[in-house]
Amino acid sequence: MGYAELASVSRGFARMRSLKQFLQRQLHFIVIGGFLSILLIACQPLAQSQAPDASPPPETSSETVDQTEAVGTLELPPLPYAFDALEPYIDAETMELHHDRHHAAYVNNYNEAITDYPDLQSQGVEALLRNLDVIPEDVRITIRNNGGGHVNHSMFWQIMSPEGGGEPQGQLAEQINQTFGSFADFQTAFEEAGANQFGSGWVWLVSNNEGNLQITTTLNQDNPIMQGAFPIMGNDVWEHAYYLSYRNRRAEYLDAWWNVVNWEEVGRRYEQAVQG
Ligand code: MN3
Repeated sequence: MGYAELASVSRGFARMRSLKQFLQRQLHFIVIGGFLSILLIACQPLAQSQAPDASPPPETSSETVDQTEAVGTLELPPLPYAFDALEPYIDAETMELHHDRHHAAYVNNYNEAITDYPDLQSQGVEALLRNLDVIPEDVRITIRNNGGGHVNHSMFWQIMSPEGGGEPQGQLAEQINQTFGSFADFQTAFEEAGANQFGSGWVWLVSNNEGNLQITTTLNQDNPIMQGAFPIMGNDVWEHAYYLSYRNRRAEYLDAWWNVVNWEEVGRRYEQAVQG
């Protein structure tokens, strides 16, 4: 074999070596690429199955009319009339502060308190108020005060109206007469109970455990549902409800309040109580 032939064979071997290296690199890409593809496919069902748990869909349906029955986080319901609509009996500034600050704060505080408790979120605010014992102790008072505040005020805006005043009608009027003697006697008793409520709270007309009408009061933001009664109507006797216009004259506010009571809505609530 001559020198020229040897050199040719040597170049041939060199080409084969570089081809082998090339194929090895390609093989690496194919193996790593294949492995990544399998990993991606394997993880996909896992990711899909985990997604609903990570962010549960809101359980409130758009058909839920009664805001207070909604589960999950609360929303501040819009005031159904203008801030100044109840003047001169309730001034615009009081209404704005009462709705946009006080009620909004109850909603925000409640939502913050239930953030870490999906179990509580799934039960809804009224269910929790009816059964305070199921609430972990560290958030029980917060949920009681702010959940109660939300339920109470959501009712409060609805049972007042610029076209309010006058007297109840129908079955409710009959029951009030039967229970309290007359509408005027009922008003007197309701105002007295409200005036005598020491400190912050509410005065209520409820359908009690026996299904009878009764005037009651609650402290702070407690709601009659906590005692198994149905709140037909209630007046807020916290100072924030009247202090700007009436100062310390709560009795004057209680007397003026009848001018804005929406008896149509109160009557609807009474029917709800009767139907259970
Ligand atoms: Mn209030």
